Amino acid sequence: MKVGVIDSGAGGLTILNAIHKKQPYLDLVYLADDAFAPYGSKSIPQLQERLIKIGQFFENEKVSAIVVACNTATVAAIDALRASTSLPIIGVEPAVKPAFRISKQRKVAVLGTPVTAQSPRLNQLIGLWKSDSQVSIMSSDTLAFDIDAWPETEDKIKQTINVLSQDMLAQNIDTLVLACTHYPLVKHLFVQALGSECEIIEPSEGVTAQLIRRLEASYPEQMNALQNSSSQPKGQIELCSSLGAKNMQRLTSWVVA
Ligand code: DGN
Repeated sequence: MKVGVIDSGAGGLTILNAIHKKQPYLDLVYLADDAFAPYGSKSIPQLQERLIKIGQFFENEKVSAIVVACNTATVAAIDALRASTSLPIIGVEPAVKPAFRISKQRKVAVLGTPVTAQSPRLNQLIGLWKSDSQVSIMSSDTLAFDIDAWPETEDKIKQTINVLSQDMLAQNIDTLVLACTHYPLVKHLFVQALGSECEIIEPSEGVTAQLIRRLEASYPEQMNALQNSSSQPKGQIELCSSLGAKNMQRLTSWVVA
């Protein structure tokens, strides 16, 4: 069974790695939409049109489900994508609920792209869990793009993370929600800047669990056969970039499998 995973660049590989670790028999096709990055600076109609095209790409790839491994594309365009295809679509949302649960000082920061930070969906999510925590919504319009250009941009990435972290420390934040799938790729830099006291939450395991639930509900017999076979070979991982082959080497360097 094949699953499509999409992000604007390398960030969604954090989700792909988690899916492969948990369900290694699944075939995965990953599309890094580098030609249209960064998603964080695009308008909502542009992102909706783009995601519908990507849905068609994955239908041609004969996938059984699509994971939108990008917070920005999820808040901006997941409904448009769902309306354009009958495939199961799984999105990624900022993990504010677990953050509220674990924050001891009741001080939580949510860090994403400007589109995610300004989205009504994020405010709805924060309101939904009705916590007494103080939530600081923060954004960077450059960090995801710079992570895609790593390693040349390493100094700039460190500088951005240090500035954001100083702001968080000044606010006594003790729990940080990484609301952009690129950011877990540099989680170690956040740990360095914030110290190990600050909890850092990322969504890859939650998205994986949601994908498995949707696959089991939509394809019960196939999933049962895959999960219960002792001789199931490992799935294939195929990496594609909308910019073509020149970006393959960089993508490959982030894949853990
Ligand atoms: N990984 C994307 C996200 O989770 O929002 C980054 C979007 C972008 O291109 N900046």
